[in-house]
Amino acid sequence: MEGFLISKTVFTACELGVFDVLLGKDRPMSAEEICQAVGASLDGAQRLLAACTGLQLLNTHQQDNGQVLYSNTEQASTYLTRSSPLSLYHSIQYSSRTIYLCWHYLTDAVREGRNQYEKAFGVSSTDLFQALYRSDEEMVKFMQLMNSIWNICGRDAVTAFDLSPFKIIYDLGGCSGALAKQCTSAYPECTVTIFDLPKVVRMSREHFVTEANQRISFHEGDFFKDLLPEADLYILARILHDWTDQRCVELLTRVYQACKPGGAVLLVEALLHEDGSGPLTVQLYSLNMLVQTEGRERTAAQYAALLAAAGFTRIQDRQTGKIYDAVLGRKEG
Ligand code: SAM
Ligand code: ASE
Repeated sequence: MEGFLISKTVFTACELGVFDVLLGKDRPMSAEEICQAVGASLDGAQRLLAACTGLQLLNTHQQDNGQVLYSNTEQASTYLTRSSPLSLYHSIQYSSRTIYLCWHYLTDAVREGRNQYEKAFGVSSTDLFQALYRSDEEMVKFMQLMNSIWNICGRDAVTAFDLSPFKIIYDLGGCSGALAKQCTSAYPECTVTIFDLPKVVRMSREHFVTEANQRISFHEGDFFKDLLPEADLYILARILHDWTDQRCVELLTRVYQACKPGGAVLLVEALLHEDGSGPLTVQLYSLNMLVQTEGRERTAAQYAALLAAAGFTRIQDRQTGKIYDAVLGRKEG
């Protein structure tokens, strides 16, 4: 009932920069100092800091003079500050500014069985990614959301199977390139090409992938319309969960046709248990796919059926124990 009180507390503390200020100072601070640094009222800041302490995001230090000082817990420094290498700051920002607003219409989404862009943002949802990328600013925010989790879960996803036999890899819908980076670091002999819509590629080139990484390149295109280049392995990470079964088979069929004999496709998705009993995170993500996309979260057997319908064989799945798992399908050599 009150889970959203916790989410909003975290959103607000992050947006005000409470954890960044404490990290920057590198010593415990009083509520007076913090409220000045983040531009908040003293009373408001005191209540927010108290709630963050209850959530174990802040530690308190009682002084002899009765004053209370605050410092970040290790978790807050690691995940809630902007500058940390494992920062989830941008994901939290996207949850706060976009997902939270969509979820206002969850009841309508469940009734109608469709996403809620028209009600939430006044944009047509005929073209899903036109709605998701309704402005350049929204596109960057979405790319930052996509980027952050792979610093935490990416290595496990790309090493769930031994991908070392595959040298030429295409990451279809590769977005900001965060998973491509994990891939080139785990497999020193591969090259990865990020295939995405032209404006995403442009943004990714300029702001996310540096020229220094010579094993990552880009290819602009529409994976539903344009010819897909030949490769040993295609990665589709969080792609199929955006789309209906029919669109998924359409896309996988195009991938199968482009794939070299002996090549493969790797799906990286959050897998539901076969009986649908969990994990809770994935059950909730599936509701989010309802309010935000045309897709759903699926079980390994459901992904295997989509892959088989497109021609792939020897389909295997691997749980990673983190949020995102892996399913591999092969094209006979
Ligand atoms: N694979 C990335 C990840 O897991 O972080 C991004 C996943 S994001 C949910 C979906 C990606 O597919 C976006 O980068 C989007 O721009 C791209 N995309 C959507 N429609 C596309 C199309 N028709 N052709 C190529 N890329 C597309
Ligand atoms: C998509 C993934 C996400 C499309 C919209 C999205 C995520 C959030 N919004 O392909 C990441 C997963 N998180 C949730 C809450 O679903």
